[in-house]
Amino acid sequence: MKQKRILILGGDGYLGWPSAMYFSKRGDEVLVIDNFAKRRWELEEGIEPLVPVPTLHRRIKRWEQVTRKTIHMEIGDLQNHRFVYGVFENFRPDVVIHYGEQPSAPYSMQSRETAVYTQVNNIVGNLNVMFAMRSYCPNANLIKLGTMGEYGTPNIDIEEGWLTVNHNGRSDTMLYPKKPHSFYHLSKVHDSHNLEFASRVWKLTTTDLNQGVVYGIDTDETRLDPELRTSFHYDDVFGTVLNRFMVQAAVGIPLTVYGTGGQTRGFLNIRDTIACVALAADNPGAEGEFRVFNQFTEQFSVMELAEKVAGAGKRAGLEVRFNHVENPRVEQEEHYYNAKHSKLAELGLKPHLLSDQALDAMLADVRKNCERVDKSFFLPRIKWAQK
Ligand code: USQ
Repeated sequence: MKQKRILILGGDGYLGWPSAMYFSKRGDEVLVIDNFAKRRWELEEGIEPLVPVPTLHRRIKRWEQVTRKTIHMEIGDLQNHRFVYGVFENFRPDVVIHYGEQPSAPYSMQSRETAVYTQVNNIVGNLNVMFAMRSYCPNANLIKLGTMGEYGTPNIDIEEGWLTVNHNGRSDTMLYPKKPHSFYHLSKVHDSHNLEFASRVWKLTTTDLNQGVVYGIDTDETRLDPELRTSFHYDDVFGTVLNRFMVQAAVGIPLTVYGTGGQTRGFLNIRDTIACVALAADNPGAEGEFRVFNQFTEQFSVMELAEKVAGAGKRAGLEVRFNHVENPRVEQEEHYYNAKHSKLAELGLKPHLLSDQALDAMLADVRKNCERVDKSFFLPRIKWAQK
């Protein structure tokens, strides 16, 4: 395959760093951008990943020692359009992979400041990327991480991006209606609309990856060396549900099931995130096309996940209990959920499913770091409806 120039926005993050290594390893020229905002939010919230993550500078040096390959880096903020324009003008990417946003729903629901910050950071950053692309690489392939949470939990099937509506005898196909879960998820809805507009009006080629909840610690590249690890959070702000449950099971804390646990979501392994992004990079849409892929491989309720983790615990000789804590979020706990997700499979995705073997391996990895776990990170502190 022809070598590509791949620009990764948010290259210091949970998904950005493993993606950078993946594309670099297969021979693409990779430039990562980050402003280290995630490290600042960790300091603000008083939380840490399970295992400390070496700096981006250090991980890039280690990558070079281990593989003899170079990952380029630029430090700057996507909200600074001069910085963004400079990077696009100099690097002229073929593919832009945009992970560089504030990714936590609870963080966005904490206060007026964090809600405004999340929306300004995410929406303005994405707008700057779109404008830079229009000026310097209008034929590039922009791949943007959106979220399944844009759709919410409607009482009808969730389609992949679009819905054909018949109304008063007429019909049109329009963006699927959105009912998001938080100000964070809303920021992604606004991004989606901006991308659709840029494709329709400027003829940019864009793909919105409506990703489900990601779990997992490793990819083939992070396993090459301990210093190449990615961040893994289990706290109430940045930890996603399965990652949290695994750590809770490992240290003998009852799993924090919010409410009844009937909330159903789409899930995927971090390895499949990388695979999906690679499929979107290698199979660009047509000029001016706005594509939407629902990026998850399986759907589970929170309670089904808790049962799976309890099963893995039992096989490892651990007793796993459940704690139905009062739900800090305003969300439906019992609802219909049937989300289509065939487009990435049609491009060739071979999913890593949540098998007993996968659960056991993840629990074993987490247990190696039990002594690092801070048990005060488990109970949810941020409430959606402040009274
Ligand atoms: N939940 C629990 N217990 C916990 C943590 C979460 O029951 O200890 C529940 C939540 O109430 C929610 C579900 O698990 O119903 C998922 O919560 P989450 O924190 O794993 O995921 P969420 O806040 O939706 O956000 C995460 C990522 C976000 C991504 C999104 C995909 O942080 O960046 O966009 O997953 S999705 O959920 O499909 O929108």
